[in-house]
Amino acid sequence: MAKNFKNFIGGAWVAPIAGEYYENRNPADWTDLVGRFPSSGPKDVDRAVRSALQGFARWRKTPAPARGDVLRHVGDLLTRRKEEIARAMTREMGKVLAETRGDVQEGIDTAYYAASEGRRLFGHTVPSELRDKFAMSVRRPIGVAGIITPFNFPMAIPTWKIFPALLCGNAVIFKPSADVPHTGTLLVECLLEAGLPPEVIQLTHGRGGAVGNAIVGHPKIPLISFTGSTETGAKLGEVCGRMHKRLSLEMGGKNAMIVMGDANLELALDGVLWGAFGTTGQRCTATSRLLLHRKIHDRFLRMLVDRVEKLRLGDGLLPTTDVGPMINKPALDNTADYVEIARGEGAQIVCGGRKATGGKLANGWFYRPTVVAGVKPGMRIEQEEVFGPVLAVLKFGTLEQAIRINNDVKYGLSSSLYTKDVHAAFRAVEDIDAGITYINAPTIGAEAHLPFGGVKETGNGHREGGWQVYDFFSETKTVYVDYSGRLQRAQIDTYEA
Ligand code: UN1
Repeated sequence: MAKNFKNFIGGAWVAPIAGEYYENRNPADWTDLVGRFPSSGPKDVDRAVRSALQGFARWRKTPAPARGDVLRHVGDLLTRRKEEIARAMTREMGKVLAETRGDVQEGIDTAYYAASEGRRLFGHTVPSELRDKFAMSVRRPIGVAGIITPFNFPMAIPTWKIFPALLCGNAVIFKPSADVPHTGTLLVECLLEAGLPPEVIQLTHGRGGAVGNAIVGHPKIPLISFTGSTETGAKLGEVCGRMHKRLSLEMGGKNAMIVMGDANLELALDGVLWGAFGTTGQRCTATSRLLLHRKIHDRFLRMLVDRVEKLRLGDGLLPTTDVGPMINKPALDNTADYVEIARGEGAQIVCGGRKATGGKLANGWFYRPTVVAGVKPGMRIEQEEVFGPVLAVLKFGTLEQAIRINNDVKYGLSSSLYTKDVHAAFRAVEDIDAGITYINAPTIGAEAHLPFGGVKETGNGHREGGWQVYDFFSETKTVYVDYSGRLQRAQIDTYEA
């Protein structure tokens, strides 16, 4: 009998108020039931908020270095449980073990960064324009943060948000994607074991439409951090705008890798295979367009197809697997639909292009790694995010043309240029509209201690990772201390002798 998992609300593991559960199954083998998880609703969220407010009252007074110590301990626990968590993650969302281990490692890196930030969390001290007056700024916690995260990085993305939120002194209500509730549960276990006061973290499982909306619309949750689709982000934006909430959005991408005529082709080949088919293409940073200089286009395409055809699909827990399943049936069908759209637009499917069934793949959501050639700027397969193992290949003549194609989409997350020419490299850094540009590396592979985020419809101006995310999760208070003993008027008494 599969287990009924629980929410963590009010300092205890509890059943959802309505008593409803949903099934979470292994996408590589849907006969494998991971467990039943709560289908929570607004009442569960309301209870969570009441408890989180108590947690916040206490946690905000805990010195930041002490908050950091808790997060350091979380990093130690994640390190100790890395293999167990990676296996649980592969089982519930499919990507290969090397990747789920990396996903936990990203959480560990984020924990240690947050721990050290507890001894910085810098404000500024600046000279006042008046005599005998001190001027500075300090950081303050904000309140209860609503954290809503996707399935593709079930550990890394929650930690990018939860750890800085906690370090800044906020309480957290966490809703992991309904496809990865087990990993979310393991993360909360680590937070509690590390000594986080229980009311400071609340875990509410369930569907976005029910529990996610309840979090976003709750009047006592002043800040929301969301990673997911651009469509959902727009809906959140409307609600948060109306309610004057602080909102950080991390959304879609249509990332291109540009390969110049002088590039090291073997290096670019390894890069595009990893960028396009890692996580089965289900990354917002995935390489979903490959722009090839006409000089090397035909040769590189042949090299690429040869390697893609050798990629082995399967259960991510097996060492023989290169590419795991997709997350669920709607994702698989969406990918299949996009390949049909590309066919209809006149592009050529040069490998893959169909679901993989039969044998060991019979009970999973598998799609063959797919390369679509002859793609032209403006085609839907060139413009729209697929979020699957599909790579669109285009030909270009000059760097300027390639950058124009790169920029002519509504998204702007990651980008990549392969070249040996330093002039071309810096031109790309300057002219590509994206939050991230890699030179001689693929579009994926962000590191936890640098800012992460995108321009245009990928985001709304905030960054995760590194030092910048701490600005999102804290409020700045400006402090003036006048010790002159008289009224000094700013802008008026400024330059008196
Ligand atoms: C995402 O796809 O949502 O840089 C995040 C990368 C990963 C994070 C991806 N470290 O690809």
